[in-house]
Amino acid sequence: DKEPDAAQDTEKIQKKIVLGFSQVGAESNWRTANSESIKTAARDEGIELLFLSAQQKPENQIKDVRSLIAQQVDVIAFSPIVEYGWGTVLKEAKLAGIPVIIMDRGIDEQDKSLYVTHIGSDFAEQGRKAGRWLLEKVGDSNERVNVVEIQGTFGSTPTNGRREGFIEIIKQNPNIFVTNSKAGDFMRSKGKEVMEEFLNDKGSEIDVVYAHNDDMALGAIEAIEEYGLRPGKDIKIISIDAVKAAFDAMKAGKLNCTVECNPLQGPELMKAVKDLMAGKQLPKRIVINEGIFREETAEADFINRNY
Ligand code: GYE
Repeated sequence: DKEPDAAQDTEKIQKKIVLGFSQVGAESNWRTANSESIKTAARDEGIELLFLSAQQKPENQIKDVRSLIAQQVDVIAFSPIVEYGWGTVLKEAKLAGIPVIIMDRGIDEQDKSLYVTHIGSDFAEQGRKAGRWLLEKVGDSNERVNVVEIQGTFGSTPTNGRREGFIEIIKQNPNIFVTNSKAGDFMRSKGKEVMEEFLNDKGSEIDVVYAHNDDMALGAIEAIEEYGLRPGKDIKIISIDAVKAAFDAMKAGKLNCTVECNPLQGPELMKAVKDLMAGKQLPKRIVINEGIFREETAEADFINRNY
């Protein structure tokens, strides 16, 4: 015979945690792997997931977060498309008593009480890794090196960090110049368009492309080939993410290096959600560990890559 109280307790214990997630969109291979990782990890951990995608439009994303507040989910997590504009809606979440976890990209917000933790990469460090690779390649040659930069989404944390970290390092060599810089929104098609513009402007003078993600680097590779130059040879290409397609390009000699940005953050997020619901204290920042991959070792590094 079950006591009514005991039955209620069991019900409480078995009640699933409901997590609302607002994703950036589906702009890149990285993002696809990231969304998959979140969905799989939620399933594995028995967390009910309400997954919304903002199609890279900040105004959509604010609406999405608002709708998750209205649905009274237990926890809200999101990867902010851009860093600014979050104060109002995060205050609404706080008033509703819903804790917020920031994942992947960050926010520019003074009031740190508006979120529990930020799980994600160190984007400036990724930029520094890209910069160090270039310094190494240039060595002590005194020749001028012209770099063009294809940036990610304007106002997003990865764009800001990857730019700053890279500049910080290449400054050490006065022969390296960033001669052109434009946003390609982390998309292959736009990366190609931006590269076409750069080539039409000063094609023959470009030595290096620094693309803020692999998809845009792949677009740039297409543009360079159509222009009649050899990507990876006539023009060196550095990018960030290290998705499968980047390894294929490295193995084909068309991409020279890719800095790792690990999209498999789902398990880390679910752990944070569970800890939070169990009343544990979370660190304010959880940084993902990452490396760099070079064309010379792409073949060996590629094994076991599943995104
Ligand atoms: O590098 C890019 C994606 O926010 C780290 O967003 C992420 C970036 C990633 O579109 O491919």
